Amino acid sequence: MSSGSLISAGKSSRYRVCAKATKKREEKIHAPNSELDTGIRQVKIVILGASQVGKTSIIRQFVQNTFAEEYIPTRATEVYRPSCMINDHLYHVKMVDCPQINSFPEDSIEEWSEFRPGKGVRNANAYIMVFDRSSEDSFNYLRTLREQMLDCENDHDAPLWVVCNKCDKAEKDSNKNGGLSKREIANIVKKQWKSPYLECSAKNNWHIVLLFKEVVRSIDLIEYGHKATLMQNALRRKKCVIM
Ligand SMILES: Nc1nc2c(ncn2[C@@H]2O[C@H](COP(=O)(O)OP(=O)(O)O)[C@@H](O)[C@H]2O)c(=O)[nH]1
Ligand SMILES: [Mg+2]
Repeated sequence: MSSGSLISAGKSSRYRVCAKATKKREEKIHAPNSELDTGIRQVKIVILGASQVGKTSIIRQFVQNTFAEEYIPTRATEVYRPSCMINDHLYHVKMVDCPQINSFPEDSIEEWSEFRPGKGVRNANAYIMVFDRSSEDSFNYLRTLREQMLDCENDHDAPLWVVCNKCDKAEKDSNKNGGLSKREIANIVKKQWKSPYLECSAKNNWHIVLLFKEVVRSIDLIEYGHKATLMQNALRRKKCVIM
């Protein structure tokens, strides 16, 4: 994790569903050239998962460095705004936390419908899908959600990170129903889904910073590719060359 650093963490703010928000959502997610030129990027990362898997806890641990044992349900979409420096590119992240959604919205009409959660979940630069290590159901929920996301044209290219949370819990708790083990789930994600996979604990602040840095790094790779990285390394290199 050498080339990324956390710059600042924004306070949470209630997301207002209004014409302005709709307009904002429709702003180009991929930065216009001017942003690329200045090295500042606005990106959207959406965190998804069944209720009580620890989505809000993961974000709050990262943004505010806090953890609450008490469960306070997320009633409506909330946005957090941390910033992050990766490969000398400054990222202003709009991090979207929402309650469990019944299905991934197919289009913007469904997404912004008054009667359902999940506002602002489409058109992200990356997704973090969280399941609870002790609940196979919470992983099965992700399976269904992923299928629905793959059917949505706009979200095809966004990296989809799968995160196993609550890894502070004892192993014996995790598979008491004889279902899939953590290892089997990891294999499904890595080998079948070909998605990046990470284990973490919001409670113990384990792999939380790593998670966000890696997610932003995966966005950075898409935006700038290897070329930019190679260029930077070339510029930074101070090695002597023996000829
Ligand atoms: N043991 C443990 N509990 C956690 C962890 N993350 C969240 N929780 C607890 O799980 C419950 C649900 O967390 P929350 O973040 O609100 O879940 P959300 O509904 O997915 O946003 C809360 O009581 C948290 O204290 C974790 O890493 N380990
Ligand atoms: Mg929540």
